Amino acid sequence: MPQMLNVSPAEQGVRLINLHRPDVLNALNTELLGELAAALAAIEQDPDTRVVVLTGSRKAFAAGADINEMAERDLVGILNDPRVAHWQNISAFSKPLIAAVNGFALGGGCELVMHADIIIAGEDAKFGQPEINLGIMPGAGGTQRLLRAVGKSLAMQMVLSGVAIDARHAERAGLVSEVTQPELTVERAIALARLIAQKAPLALRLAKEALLKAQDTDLASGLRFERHAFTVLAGTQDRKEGIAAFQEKRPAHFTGQ
Ligand code: DAK
Repeated sequence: MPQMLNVSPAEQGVRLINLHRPDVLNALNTELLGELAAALAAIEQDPDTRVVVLTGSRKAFAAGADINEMAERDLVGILNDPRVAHWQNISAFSKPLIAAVNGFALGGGCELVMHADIIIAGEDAKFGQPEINLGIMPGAGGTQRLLRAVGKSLAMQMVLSGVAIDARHAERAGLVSEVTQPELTVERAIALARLIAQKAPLALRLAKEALLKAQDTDLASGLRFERHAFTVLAGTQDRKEGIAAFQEKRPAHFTGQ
C-alpha cells in the first residue's frame, strides 16, 4: 500500500505529519484520510508525543477531497462513505494539533486545517471552500467550523462564492493565529509545538476540551465544564510539580500523572 503520509519520530515531544500526494496537491482520498486517522489514533497512545504538527507541501496543504474519487460515488456511496468515520476519528484527537499551512487549503483541505487547534500560515496560503463550483457544498464541517471561526458574513461569502481568502485576510478574520514567511511556517509551528509539549499533558488535554466546548455550548454549561475540569486537575501530580517548581524557582518537569 503506498504511503501517503510521512510521520516523523517523536522529538522533544513533537511529531511532524506530512501529507504526501504531491501529484494531486495532497488531495484527500479515502486512503490518505484513513492513514491520517490511524496515525493520530496511534499517537494518542504514545506518551512520548505530546503535540502534533500537520503540514503539506509548499504548494499545497491540501487541495480538497479527491475529486476523481468523489466522482465515482453515487448517493448510496456517499451515505456509506468511509471517510465520515475517518473525519470523526481525526476530530477526536485529544492532544494539541497544530496545522502549518502553505499554499492551497481548499475544500476538505480547509476543513482539515480547521480540525487543528492552532493554525500557522505562510504568507502565500489560500483558504477556501470551493465546493460550490462543483455543484456541492462543504461536507466535513466546513459550514459549521468556518462560521464559528470567521463569523457569518465572511463564511457565507467564502462558501457561497467559492472564492478563497489569503493568509493575511485569514489572520484578520481569526481563522489563523500567525502568518510567517512560507519557508518558516513549519519551523515556527514546530517551535510552538515544542513549547506546548513542555506543559502538563493532562492540563493540555482538559484545556483543549474546554476551549472546544466553548464553541458548541452555552456559557453556563461551558463554565460548569471548566470548573469540573479545573477540579480534576487538582488531583494530579503535575499540579503539585508545577506549583513546587514555581516555589523552588526551577523549571517544572511534567510527567502526565
Ligand atoms: N482532487 C483531485 N485532483 C486534484 C485536486 C483535487 N481536489 N486538486 C488538484 N488536483 C490535481 C489536478 O487535477 C492536477 O492533476 P494533473 O492534471 O496534473 O493530473 C494536479 O493536481 C495539479 O493541479 P493543477 O494543475 O490544477 O494546479 P494549479 O496550480 O493550476 O491549480 C488549484 C491549483 C488548487 C487551484 C486547482 O488544482 C483546483 O482548483 N483544484 C480543485 C480544488 C477544489 O475544488 N477543491 C474542493 C474539492 S471538493 C465529505 C467530506 C469532504 C468533502 C466532501 C464530502 N464527506 C465526509 C461526505 C470535501 C469536498 C471537497 O473538498
